[in-house]
Amino acid sequence: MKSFLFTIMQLTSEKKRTMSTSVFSCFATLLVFGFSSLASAKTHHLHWEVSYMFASPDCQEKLVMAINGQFPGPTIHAKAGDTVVVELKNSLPTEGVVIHWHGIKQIGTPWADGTALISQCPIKPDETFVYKFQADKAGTYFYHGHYGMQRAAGLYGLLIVDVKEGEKEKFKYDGEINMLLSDWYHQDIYTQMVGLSSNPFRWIGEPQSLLINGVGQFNCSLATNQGINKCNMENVQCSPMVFKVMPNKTYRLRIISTTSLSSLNLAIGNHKMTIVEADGNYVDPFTVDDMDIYSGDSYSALITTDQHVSSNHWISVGVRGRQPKTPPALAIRAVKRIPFQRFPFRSVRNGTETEW
Ligand SMILES: [Cu+2]
Repeated sequence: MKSFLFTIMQLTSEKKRTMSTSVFSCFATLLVFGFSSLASAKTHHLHWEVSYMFASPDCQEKLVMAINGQFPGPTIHAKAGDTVVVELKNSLPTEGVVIHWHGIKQIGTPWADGTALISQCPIKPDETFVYKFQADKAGTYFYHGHYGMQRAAGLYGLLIVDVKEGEKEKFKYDGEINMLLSDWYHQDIYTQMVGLSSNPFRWIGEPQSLLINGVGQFNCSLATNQGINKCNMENVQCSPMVFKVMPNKTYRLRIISTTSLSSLNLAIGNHKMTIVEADGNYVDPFTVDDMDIYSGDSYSALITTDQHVSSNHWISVGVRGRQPKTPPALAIRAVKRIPFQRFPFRSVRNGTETEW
């Protein structure tokens, strides 16, 4: 702003007149532009209900925290400048709940930040709270429970903010693949929580599995005490995720980690990744063979499907920097029809948003 004023002061009076006319028309253009961008901004109204349900994300059945009966919770898609309204009903019988929108700045709406006992009281059982905030900046984000260890119980999902209507991304791609990564413990969150705050301290150990979009594979033969909860490796809920892609196209992978403990490493067989975004910020593109990702981080990576187009490729996610006791999470990047018998599990499931 200062340099703009300085430039005007250098002008002759004749030029000033021309300039003031053009400044006026520029201002008018800005106003019109401002109104038109306001007009294109949308409001997304969502009705969510948080409850417990039984699920077998990695073949071992346990209680998970779900939104509208889904784990992970529904993906929010918005454009920069849109308003998101989430009417959140707490249907957990005996505990409060909040949801934090990780990466959203909440300018002017601090009460919607969803941090329990800081920006709001937990929403009581059977009560509803309305979160209303602006998706202020394009980027790859997520949301998660922010009370006790509810995030570790599975209360999370994706929040994808695209560029404003009429604007273009700085890089080109043909499709998107979203990968929400998490670590998964079979012990319930209350046993973990009491152990971690006990004296003597009771360490939670390594996660039993890693999940990609809420799906992982635990080897049920290792299950020591199944109790009433079943472990079934043929359960369709834990069959490997398949991302179908077309040959010779560029895809934007949006990779998000919501782990409790694990730092992760991700690699795709025979493919390099070009990192273009980190935590909602564009970065100077750089190319890697594999990438580390820490809890709460998000990245966008471009991959081009130009390698061995007649075969499928594994996407592998492993724990970094700790004893490798947790088996990697695997997904398949498929470029052709996949015969079921080629996989260690009887059936396969498709990536939810990536049918290309
Ligand atoms: Cu967060």
